Amino acid sequence: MTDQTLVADAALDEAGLTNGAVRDYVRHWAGVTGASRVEVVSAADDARLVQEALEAGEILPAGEGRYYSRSYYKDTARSEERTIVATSRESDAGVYNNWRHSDEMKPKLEGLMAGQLEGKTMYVIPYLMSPPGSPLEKYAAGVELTDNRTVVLHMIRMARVGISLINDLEEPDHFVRAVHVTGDLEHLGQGTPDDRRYFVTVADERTILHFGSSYGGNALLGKIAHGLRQAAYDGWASREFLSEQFMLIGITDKETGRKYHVCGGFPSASGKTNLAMMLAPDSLGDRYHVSFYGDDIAWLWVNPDDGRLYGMNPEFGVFGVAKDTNEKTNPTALRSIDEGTEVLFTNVAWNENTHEVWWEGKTKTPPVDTAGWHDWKGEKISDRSTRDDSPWAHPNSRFTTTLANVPNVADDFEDPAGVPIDAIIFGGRTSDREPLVRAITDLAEGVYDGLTLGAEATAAADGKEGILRYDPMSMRPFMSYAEGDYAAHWLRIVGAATDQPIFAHVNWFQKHPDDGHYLWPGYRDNLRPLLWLLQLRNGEVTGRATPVGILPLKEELALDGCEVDPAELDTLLDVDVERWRQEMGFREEHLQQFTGLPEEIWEAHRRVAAALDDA
Ligand code: SPV
Ligand code: MN
Repeated sequence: MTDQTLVADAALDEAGLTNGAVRDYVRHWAGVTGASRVEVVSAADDARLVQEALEAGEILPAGEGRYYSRSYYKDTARSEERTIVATSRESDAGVYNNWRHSDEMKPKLEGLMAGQLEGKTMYVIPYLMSPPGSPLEKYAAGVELTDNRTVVLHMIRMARVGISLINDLEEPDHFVRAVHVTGDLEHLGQGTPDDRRYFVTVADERTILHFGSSYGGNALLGKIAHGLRQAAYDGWASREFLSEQFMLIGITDKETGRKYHVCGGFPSASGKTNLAMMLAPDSLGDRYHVSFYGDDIAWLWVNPDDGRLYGMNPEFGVFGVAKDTNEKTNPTALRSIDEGTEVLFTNVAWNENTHEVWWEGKTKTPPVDTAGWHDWKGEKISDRSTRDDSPWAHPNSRFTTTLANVPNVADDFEDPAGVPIDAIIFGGRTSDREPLVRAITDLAEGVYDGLTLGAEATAAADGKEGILRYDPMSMRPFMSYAEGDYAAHWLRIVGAATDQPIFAHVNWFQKHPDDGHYLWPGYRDNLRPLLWLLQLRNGEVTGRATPVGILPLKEELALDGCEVDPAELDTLLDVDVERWRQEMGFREEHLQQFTGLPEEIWEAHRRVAAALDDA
């Protein structure tokens, strides 16, 4: 036995980690990485780990129960081009999953990780990506190994962490092996031709190997590597469920006592967290209550007892974008990071005297008195050149807080049974063409709409105006198997529901063609089109049929207290047939990339195209 094996065994014994398969896995990677120490952690260790991290200078105080960390300046976001899904079957290759053979990637990653933990501690984090007792619990168990204490603190907030979750698995070997090694961040060639980072999910072996980052989804492996990529693959391989980058909310009608659940996908920077944490507008607050379940991931399956599609958020916390979070855009998020909430901030601006934090858009202008303030790189604001107008906080700076800290979290957010889904919505940022809401009652057309979701190309990108960067179901960065199979799996899972949810496409971002102002007030008012959608599903309104779905009649929308301009409402509820016909050509090219796309999807495409031609 090597030294590392003895060290690992001692740590596992001390912690009472008895699952033999987990022990073998920990021993193996302690050996590969050459870890000098091994420490098994549980959520109960949080206070001690925080203290150690403070003493080591890895985190800084940011108010009562709040902490702040900075990441290396070249390590501030997910890296899509270095993210790979590996399996042993080439048929798993899709357009977006960067497929490689596992025989190539596994030795490469073992090589990169070899010896990297000499002199360091390997933390063992047993976790569950579901409430205990969920029908999908079997797919939720994982053990992350990491060399980074701040990653441990994040995992304790983002997942349920504890030894008991992993000791008594029904199938002791059925857990995700998630290995994270930070690497020498100063010598990884990030973004250069000699980039040494790799973020690999070996999906058919349920093994995640991430090397070369300590940031977000690159390092908190329960979240998107397991929670999305691995889970999407597992859901497909088992034919049991879907895993999507979706928010999930509840809407209670206090008058009838009925509770509805809506989930949906939005490409990055389309306001998914704000929508997930939305409050009802004042004028509707007496009648409706909006509750929060999740802002980033939903697992969806059919409950055989009632034939309905169910959903749950596998996460335990929120890893939210700080930028532009303020009293107007998301007061709920601000309350969830108040003093005493055990929250972590990353890469925001921080004041060494007052321990306050700030980010662009928190207030209209930065603090006037710059004394004590540091930007996200740690530089004193007062030392910065007056010509330096770079942001104080990194645009991808984050707050990490638990679901329980969100003031309007649903009463049943931890119910392992999940909640029945009434509506699935897709939305991007589109300045024209897309109306405020269009409902889709046909399953194949709903899936087709999700597959053709996109965000507008920005001027900075290769952007021809009006052309979307397609982001199917908002899963482009997380796709783990081929898109044709993915579409078929959607039809299979939702098609198995006898009482199917209604689909809709929403767009809060239509702009005035002349001066570019937003036509729809957004934020809390976004509840209004969602209420209409639920009424349509209930048969309480009819809307009007168009080639691209059912749109509300003006008088069907609850607009009391809404500041939308009546003339602009006509534009918001209009279908620009010419622009739509042009879009259909782009969609055809987009879909043609995918092999094995089910004929139902092509039929849906042709139906919409023909209806537009006749319009
Ligand atoms: C995203 O980028 O969509 C996230 C953050 O949710 S991360 O976990 O870093 O991927
Ligand atoms: Mn996300």
